[in-house]
Amino acid sequence: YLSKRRFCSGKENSPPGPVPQGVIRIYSMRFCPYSHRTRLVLKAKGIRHEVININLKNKPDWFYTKHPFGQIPVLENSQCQLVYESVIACEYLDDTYPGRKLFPYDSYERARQKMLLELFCKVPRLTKECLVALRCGRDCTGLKVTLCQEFCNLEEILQYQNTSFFGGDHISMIDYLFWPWFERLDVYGLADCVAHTPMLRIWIATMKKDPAVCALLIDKGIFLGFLDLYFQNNPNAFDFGLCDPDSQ
Ligand SMILES: N[C@@H](CCC(=O)N[C@@H](CS)C(=O)NCC(=O)O)C(=O)O
Repeated sequence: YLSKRRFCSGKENSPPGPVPQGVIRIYSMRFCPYSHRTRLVLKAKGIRHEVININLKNKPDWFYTKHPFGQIPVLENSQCQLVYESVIACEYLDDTYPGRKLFPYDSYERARQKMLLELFCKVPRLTKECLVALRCGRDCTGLKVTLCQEFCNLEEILQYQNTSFFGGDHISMIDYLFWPWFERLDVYGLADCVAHTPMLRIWIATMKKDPAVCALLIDKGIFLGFLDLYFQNNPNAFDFGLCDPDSQ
């Protein structure tokens, strides 16, 4: 089933209709860091879009026609073209829509952002493993040490560059691609992992002032409520915090 959220008209089990002209659709989930990346780009570029949230513990069959493994995020445009994989989806939006370019025009700078992304690649898995270990009451000291080491590597990059953001003095694509995992550190119980990385902490504070980041900040209480239900395997987890879901 769909998660009860915006633009879910009609029967929940039937596939949604075509995407209207002038709008792009994102299949998403409110608490998913990969979808968060793509929603940040939609917001930062001011792209008109509609959101269909998927209940990942009870996916509708039709969703497999949008992504072969039923993963989110997926973008769909009014020509029925589908784009999945968060980084590819973000780059697609940046290339397709006018407005502020988030990836640099300069090919070396763009390559550099993609190299940074490769350096970041262990962070999503490590944060998820730490979260699962903590929630299941297992010792996660070793995992946290490894995660802290990854953050030290990012700290060194900021120190070496001596810039406020990972791509330079202005926010750009690489910052948005990293951000969802940093926003989650506190709710995942991992805020102390940046205790020894002061420049990374300043970057986090600066990111929190960006309008797109601000607009998508998730309420801590709602996020924790979701995590509680999620780890109880409760299929209603995905709707946690929606006061009047049918009206949204
Ligand atoms: N590499 C993918 C990862 C996306 C991903 O793992 N999404 C998760 C939600 S956070 C998902 O769809 N899980 C459902 C599943 O795998 O069945 C991307 O960057 O978009």
